[in-house]
Formats: sequence, C-alpha cells, structure tokens
Amino acid sequence: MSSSAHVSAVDQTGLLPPREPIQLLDDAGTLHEVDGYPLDLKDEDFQDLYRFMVLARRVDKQAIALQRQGQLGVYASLLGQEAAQVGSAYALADADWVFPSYREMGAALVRGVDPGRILHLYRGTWLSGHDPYQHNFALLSIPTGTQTLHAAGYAMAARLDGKDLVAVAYFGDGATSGGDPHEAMNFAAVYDAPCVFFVQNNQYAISVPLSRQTRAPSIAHRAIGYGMPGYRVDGNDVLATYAVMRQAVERARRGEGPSLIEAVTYRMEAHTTTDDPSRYRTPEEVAEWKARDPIARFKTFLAAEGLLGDEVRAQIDAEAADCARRMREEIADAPHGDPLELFEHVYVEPPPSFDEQRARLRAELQAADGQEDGR
Ligand SMILES: Cc1ncc(C[n+]2csc(CCOP(=O)(O)OP(=O)(O)O)c2C)c(N)n1
Repeated sequence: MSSSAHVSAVDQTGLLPPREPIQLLDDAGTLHEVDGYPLDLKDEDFQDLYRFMVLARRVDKQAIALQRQGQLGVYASLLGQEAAQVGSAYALADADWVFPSYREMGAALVRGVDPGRILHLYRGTWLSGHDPYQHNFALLSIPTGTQTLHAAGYAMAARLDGKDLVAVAYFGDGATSGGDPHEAMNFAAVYDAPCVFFVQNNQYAISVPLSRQTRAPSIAHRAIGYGMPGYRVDGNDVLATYAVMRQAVERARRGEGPSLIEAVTYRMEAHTTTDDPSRYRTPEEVAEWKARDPIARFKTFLAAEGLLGDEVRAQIDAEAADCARRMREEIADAPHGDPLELFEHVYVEPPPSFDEQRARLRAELQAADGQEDGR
C-alpha cells in the first residue's frame, strides 16, 4: 500500500476534534496515513467499499427516476454522501444496530437490506418493507433526530443485558439543532452507552445552511460538552470515514462510552425530489463539491493500486444494473397495504382513544368503499 506524508491527528484533550477533518485519501486519491487511524483492510475490502458506493449511486438514480415516473411520492437522495454512509457502515459488526434517518440508502445496502424494500416507505405502501431484525437496521426515521433517542436507549438496554453490540444513530446537521439529539447524547454519555452518533454534515437542512445551526466551531466540538470524544472526518473520503468510525465503534465496544462523529460532506442533489436547491445555493458551490466526488477519488486510488481491473469493474456494473432492475420490479405499481395496519405494533395495551381512532378510520374506509361500489 502506498503511503506518503505522515500526519498526526491527535488533539490535547482527547475530546476535541482536530482543526481539520481527518483525511486519509486526499482529493487527488493519494493515501496519507494518519496516526491513530490505522487501516486494517484487505484488497477485497477496498473493492467492496467501492462496490457499495457504486451500488448506492445507481440505486439512488433509480429511486429518483421512479419518483419522476409517479411510482414514489417522494425520495431523499444520498448523491455525494456515498463515502460517508458506506465507510461508516462498513466499520460495524453484524450484531451492531443502525438507526437511520430517511437518507441512508448507502448504509442500508452495506447492512444487506434490499433497497427496493426500503422504497415502500417512499411509495407509501407501508412504513418500510424490510425486517429490521434481519439486518439490525431500524425503520427509516422521517422526524429529524428522533432516532438518536432510539439508538441511545437501545445501546443502554444492550449494556444492561450484557450484549456485545454498538448502536449507531445517523442524522443530519439540521437535526443537531433539535432537542432529541441533545437528550440522546447526554444520556448516552452519562450512562456510557455503547453508541455512536454519526452526523452527516451535508451543509444544509433543506434550504438552511450550517451557519444557522450552531455558533460552535463545528458540530464535532459539541461532543466535549457531553464529555465524549468528537471526531471530524472528511465525509467524502471513504477510507477516513471507515477508520474514524472504527475507532469510535471499538471504543464503545470496550465499554468506554459514546462518540460523536461529524462527517463533512455535501448533498449534491435536491433535499428531496420536491425541492429546488437552485433557490438557495450557487452553481459555483455545487461545482466545487462535485470536484471532490467521493467515488471518483476512491476510483483513482484503487486504479493506482491495481485493484480495479476491467473484470472487477464489469462485475460491479452488472450488479448495479441488476440491483436497479430488481428495485423497479419491487416497487412499480406495488399495491397499497391496509391503512388499518397503522394501528398495529403501537401499544401493548391500547388506550380507549386509540381504539376510537381505529374505529373512525375503519368507518371512513367503509364509507369510501361504499362510494366506489355505488359509482
Ligand atoms: C421533527 C421534525 N421537524 C421538522 C421536519 C421537517 N424536515 C424534514 S427534513 C428537514 C431538514 C433536516 O436537515 P438535516 O438534519 O441536516 O438532514 P438532511 O436532510 O440534510 O440529511 C426538516 C426540518 C421533520 N422531518 N422532523
């Protein structure tokens, strides 16, 4: 493995992030090792990281096309965030748990979740089509930041049960302004919960820029306020994201408590398919980030290492095309579920108001059916 300059990224307190985001692969795709963030990856792992990023990009493109064809109500693109998601999820063990936001298709792929199944949420056919317990990948959270509480709680419970697992919450820079992540991070720190808070700072919360989220020098700087380490990492560098996540996960696994990671990246697409980003960001800014494309950078590195021959590339491309085809088959014209199922899995002992609401919906549905029959 080639390696040029040797840089130290260790700060004085052990909790504050270094001034610059940790980067292992520079923008030109050259590897620079950093003390404290060793890479324990084999050739196959490097190829796998690339494979997952290519799949994520293809799946993302397909989901946008399905929305344009009227098959999905809405979709939240991960374009530009492939390295942040794939690198971080790749550092997890099978027993670990992911608590995602609505933008985590890349992390879902790494966990083995079928991307077509995920899209049922965006089609409105069901809350989600995957079994969270099969992949230790929770349902996507549409409310911003609520999943941080689920992750902290799950991690605390796992610790009490003596289970060897780490829970990871994925959330955005905008979500950090809400109360839930604060409560989750404080609780997790106080109780040494095996939890990692992974923020993808993609610079915007819809149209609101990062400068309106915090006066702190960075999101990672908030960690010291909770008494946990804060890491800042180049989120467009899949190797750095992996290496940093691995440190945080191992620390949690050793029983040393949670960490906060800020992956600095950029959302290249609109916030969702309903958004027009040209109203709040300049073409120059977008072009600047396009030049830092996470897949192109890693591809340059792999090619220089002789890890991306024609056969490997063709295999990955074929898998991506197949993945997109299966997604289309899964979601196109998929029938809607029974709306009354909304009331399942909510309460063990439903309060009377809940039963009343269920009865009201049942009556409305029957009335609507009657109208259709009468036509
Ligand atoms: C509790 C809550 N408040 C408001 C919203 C509306 N909303 C949807 S996405 C979003 C911005 C989130 O930005 P960020 O956390 O940075 O994540 P990103 O979408 O950039 O991945 C908001 C405010 C919501 N979904 N949930």
